Amino acid sequence: SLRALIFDVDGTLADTERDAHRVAFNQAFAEAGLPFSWDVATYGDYLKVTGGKERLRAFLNEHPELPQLSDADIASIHRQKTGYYVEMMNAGLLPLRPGVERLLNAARDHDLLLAIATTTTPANVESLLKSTLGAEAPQRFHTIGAGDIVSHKKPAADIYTYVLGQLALPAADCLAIEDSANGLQSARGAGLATIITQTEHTEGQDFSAALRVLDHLGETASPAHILQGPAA
Ligand code: XBP
Ligand code: MG
Repeated sequence: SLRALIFDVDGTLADTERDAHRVAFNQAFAEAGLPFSWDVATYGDYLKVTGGKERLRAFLNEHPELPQLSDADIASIHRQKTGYYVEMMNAGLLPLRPGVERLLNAARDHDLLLAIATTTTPANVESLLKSTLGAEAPQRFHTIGAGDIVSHKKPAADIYTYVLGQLALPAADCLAIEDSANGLQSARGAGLATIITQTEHTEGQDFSAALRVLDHLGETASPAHILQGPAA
């Protein structure tokens, strides 16, 4: 029976990519004096690579004409980017996606555990949760699996496997909520039934392995509907 919901963050809890991550990357690039920035289309393409440091490395590999950066430089630019992202979250400008808060509350009413499995940096998750749901929000999650805690990011299954281990639950008792094909592959790799809420960046990807594909968790998906879970 269903015991826990495991949420992705970027694209699932909130539309963080275009107006927050991308903008923070560009601020960090400018600050470092780099001669490039990411427009919406370019950034959308590079969402194929999960993880900010990995995304920048992949972009440079595919643009040999640009100045190449050491791993240490990438790590330092990425630290700056995280700082800008957290500032944006603290300013409270980014809302949760429709239906997310209602589902979190319904999960609490049903005594389900909540967890997070994300590629993004822990500080980003914490600042998003606090700015949208209040200072105590991170404590509502039994486990927050994030960023470099596993060595292989999504689409590898590692982060979901890690979270299941922390929850000490079998995959069959949990439901993953994702927005992308990379995330779906990761969750399915760990054996999880997965609900997709697609975004402008992920619409049209292959979601054939999903339990359900929704536009969002709002009107069309009542908590009861979602909470039917893997047995549905
Ligand atoms: C999210 C990501 C993240 C963010 C940036 O993927 O790919 O890399 O874009 O985060 P998912 P960092 O939603 O599948 O977890 O820059 O902190 O790595
Ligand atoms: Mg995502």
